[in-house]
Amino acid sequence: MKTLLKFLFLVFFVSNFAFSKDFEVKMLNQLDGKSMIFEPSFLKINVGDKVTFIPEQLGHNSASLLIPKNSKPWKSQTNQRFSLDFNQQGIYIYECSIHGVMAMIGIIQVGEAKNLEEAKDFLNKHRNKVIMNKNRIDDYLKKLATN
Ligand SMILES: [Cu+2]
Repeated sequence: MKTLLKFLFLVFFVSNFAFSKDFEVKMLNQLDGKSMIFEPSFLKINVGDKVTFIPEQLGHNSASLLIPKNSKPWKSQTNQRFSLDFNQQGIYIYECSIHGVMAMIGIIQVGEAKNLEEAKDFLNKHRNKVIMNKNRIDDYLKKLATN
C-alpha cells in the first residue's frame, strides 16, 4: 500500500512537470467591440507546449511573421484548425494573412524572451504596415517592455 501511494505521488509529481500543456487561440471576427482578433492575442507558454488555432469564426488563418532562430515558420489554411508545438524559447509574432493590415496579430512567448530586442524592432517597423488598430501594436510593445 505504501509503495502504491509512493508510486501515485511520483506519477502526479512528475506529470505536473514533464507533460506539456495544450493552449487554444481563437480566431474571431468580433470580441468586446474589437474586430478581427486573436483571443488570447498575447500568450505565455513553456517550451514543449502546444497551441491550437481555432477557426471559431470564418475567414482567418495563422501565419508566422517573426520567430526565434532554429524554429520553423508556419502558415495555416484559412478556416482550418491548426496545431503547433513550440520547442524553441523566444517570442513568436504571427498574423492572420487576410486581416494583417487590421492588426490581427498575435504574440506567443515561449519561456525566456531571448529575441526581445528583435521582436520590439519588428513591431516598431510593422506598425507602419498596419492601417487599423495600431494601438494593439503599442499594447504589445508595452507588454514586452514590462516582461
Ligand atoms: Cu483574419
